[in-house]
Amino acid sequence: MSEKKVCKSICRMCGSGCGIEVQIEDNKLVRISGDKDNHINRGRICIKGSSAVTWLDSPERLRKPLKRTENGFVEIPLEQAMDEIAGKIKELQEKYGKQAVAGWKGEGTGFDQNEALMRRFNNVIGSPNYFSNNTQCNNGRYVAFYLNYGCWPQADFRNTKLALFWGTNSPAAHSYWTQDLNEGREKGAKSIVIDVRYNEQARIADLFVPIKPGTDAVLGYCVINQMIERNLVNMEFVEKFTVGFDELKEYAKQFTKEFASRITGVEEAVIDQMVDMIEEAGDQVCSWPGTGLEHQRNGVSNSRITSLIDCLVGAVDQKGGMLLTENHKRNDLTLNDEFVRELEPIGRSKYPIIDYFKRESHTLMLMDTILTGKYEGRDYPFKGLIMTAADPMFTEANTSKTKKALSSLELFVVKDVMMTETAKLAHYIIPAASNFERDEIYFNGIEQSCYLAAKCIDSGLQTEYEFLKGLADRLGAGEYFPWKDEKELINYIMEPSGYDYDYLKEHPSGVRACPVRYKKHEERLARGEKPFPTPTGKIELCSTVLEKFGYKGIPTIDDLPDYVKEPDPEYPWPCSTGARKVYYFHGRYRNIPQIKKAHPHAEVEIHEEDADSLGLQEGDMVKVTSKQGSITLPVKIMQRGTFAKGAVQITHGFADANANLLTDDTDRCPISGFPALKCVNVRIEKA
Ligand SMILES: Nc1nc2c(c(=O)[nH]1)N[C@H]1C(S)=C(S)[C@@H](COP(=O)(O)OP(=O)(O)OC[C@H]3O[C@@H](n4cnc5c(=O)[nH]c(N)nc54)[C@H](O)[C@@H]3O)O[C@H]1N2
Ligand SMILES: Nc1nc2c(c(=O)[nH]1)N[C@H]1C(S)=C(S)[C@@H](COP(=O)(O)OP(=O)(O)OC[C@H]3O[C@@H](n4cnc5c(=O)[nH]c(N)nc54)[C@H](O)[C@@H]3O)O[C@H]1N2
Ligand code: SF4
Ligand SMILES: [Mo]
Repeated sequence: MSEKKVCKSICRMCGSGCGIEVQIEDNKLVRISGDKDNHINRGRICIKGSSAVTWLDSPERLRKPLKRTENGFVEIPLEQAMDEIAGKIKELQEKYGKQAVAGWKGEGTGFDQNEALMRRFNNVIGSPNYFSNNTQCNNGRYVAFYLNYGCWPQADFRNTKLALFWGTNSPAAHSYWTQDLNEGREKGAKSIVIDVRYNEQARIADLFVPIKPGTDAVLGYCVINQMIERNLVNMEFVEKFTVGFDELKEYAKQFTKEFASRITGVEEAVIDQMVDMIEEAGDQVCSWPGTGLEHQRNGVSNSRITSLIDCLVGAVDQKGGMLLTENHKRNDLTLNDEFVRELEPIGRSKYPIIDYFKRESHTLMLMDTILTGKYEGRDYPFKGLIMTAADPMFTEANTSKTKKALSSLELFVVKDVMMTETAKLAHYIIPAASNFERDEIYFNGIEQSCYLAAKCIDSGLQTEYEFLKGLADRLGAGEYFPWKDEKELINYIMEPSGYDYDYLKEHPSGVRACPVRYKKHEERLARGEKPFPTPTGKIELCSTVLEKFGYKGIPTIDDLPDYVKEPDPEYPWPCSTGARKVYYFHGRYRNIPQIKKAHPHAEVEIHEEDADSLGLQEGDMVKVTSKQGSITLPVKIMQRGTFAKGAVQITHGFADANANLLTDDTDRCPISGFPALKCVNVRIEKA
């Protein structure tokens, strides 16, 4: 008799955290369907979620630890691999200093407990660094929001009157937002999509604004200028709860409709339409800046400017606006307060704002440090990298440099569930328990809820916690990893919330911290407290934190893309990379046959008139070349009205045409250090 059961959990095939029901037979995953009781996805799941069983059963699945030898990879026992890795860490730190080794956590295990664990590990081994995918993800917006509000707000799509989606495509990237927006639309919500492509988000929008890559800040400032001219600013809110309005107003003046239209390619009448819609929505407006804004030279300014539109109408912590949500209290695992960094972290001197808000090192600068042995001109040997849940060979800007740097390490350990291009460069590969094979907590901001992404089967594979605890034990730092397993760990994290592992397990569709409360800043003001958690206690249109570090306080547009200023005749086209497809997650899932069939290879998207001018037809092979490298791939013609003229787009993560062979790791936002992945100078030739 086979043993059958159903385990309710959270899908971790992407970051959306949909509730799932996992059918299990004899300790094997059989089928995955949506959990109707989970409010995030309300029973729906996408093709990635339903394909998890096939993915985890694929030939690339790692099950045995591997060690690189002269004759290629050989299997070795886990305990031996862990002993050897710990021995090498010790040796490298003794020889080169504590800064010579650090851990890197990628997108594969999310941001909650596994990020905190890796930070903790780095602290206890004496490294001043913590590396993650956030050098290219989220930190740009995080910093923008923290500069403005002092916290990370959530867009109330369910109750809004107007949602502005700037360079973000929720149907592909954050499916539950689409459901929230649809709920809002039933109550009359409208939406505007500002994007280089007529994406899935645009298909459900009331207004699509096609924009040239890298020019959003100009459009944003023009909208703000129009709002000021047309007296649409909620002056009562602005005077009571913000600082810096006069400076912002003065700076915005230069962004006339004529100027903005010329730079962005957006018609003046369309700008008027945008402002009309903002006027109609009153103070129920919410704007979401996505990676289209963040992966730019003006990344932080882009995201700040768009979110300031919400601040100027007073849509902050207000039903249908940008909510300052409350979630469960928890214990901090990082030990950041206990361990003072005496050594210099990589990136802090150049991007102090990231260090100030996130205490995070810079992965792109790490590659240069590995290759040169220097950081900011001073000796800085970096020799050992412990990487889990990341695949930088597909995701890091400038793949050629990344490969060179990772290949020159004395110790490179990769922990992953799959054999990846990155793992192929490692000295040791440690198979990871997938999220179905280990326990993890997951928080959702807008739901103000906590969930247990529960272990459903026992594979015997090593979890993230066991990996770091195993190394810490061997390095004499075991006292900092005292918990027996993930269950004990989760009990520790959740202690202040009053909920424990067992309670979360019994409530698989989520435990809400508290009901949503609006206008908390007004209550705080009435109590004589700071209304917002910024240094001035107000929303900082002009940031005192930026000024403290020598930047301008208001968001400024310091540098426009090259093709706008003065096109390089050798590389005249701006290429935006990495627009999400619902099927794939960065480099993942290309080994799932049903997914590969749906969208088999990379394409370069181009406006039909531009294709005509280059003599290109659908499917023609072209060579796309940047200063960093070139790739060859087929053309996808985009009809008039569905794409910005004068630009191209390539999604990343494909082995046959890896977009990051083109991207430039040195062309960065001066505040966040983000590479301009969404605006790379390229040339296009028929192959
Ligand atoms: N299926 C799937 N979902 C994912 C991911 C995935 O790989 N696959 N990745 C996850 C991660 S880590 C993240 S950070 C999020 C990202 O989430 P989003 O930021 O929503 O990512 P995209 O869906 O790629 O949307 C970016 C949009 O920006 C547009 N764009 C490009 N350049 C510009 C520009 O200069 N200006 C404007 N206005 N728009 C521009 C692109 O055309 C695209 O529509 O998605 C997450 N969700
Ligand atoms: N050109 C271009 N490049 C980009 C982007 C872009 O838009 N354009 N987007 C950037 C962004 S926003 C991000 S977030 C980064 C993401 O970059 P990465 O951090 O490299 O993320 P993934 O490619 O998702 O790699 C995650 C890895 O984790 C593994 N994994 C999955 N589950 C587990 C687990 O439970 N344990 C372990 N140990 N491993 C697991 C997967 O197999 C996969 O190999 O890419 C960035 N790169
Ligand atoms: S959107 Fe798809 S992959 Fe992401 S959590 Fe939901 S079901 Fe899983
Ligand atoms: Mo990301």
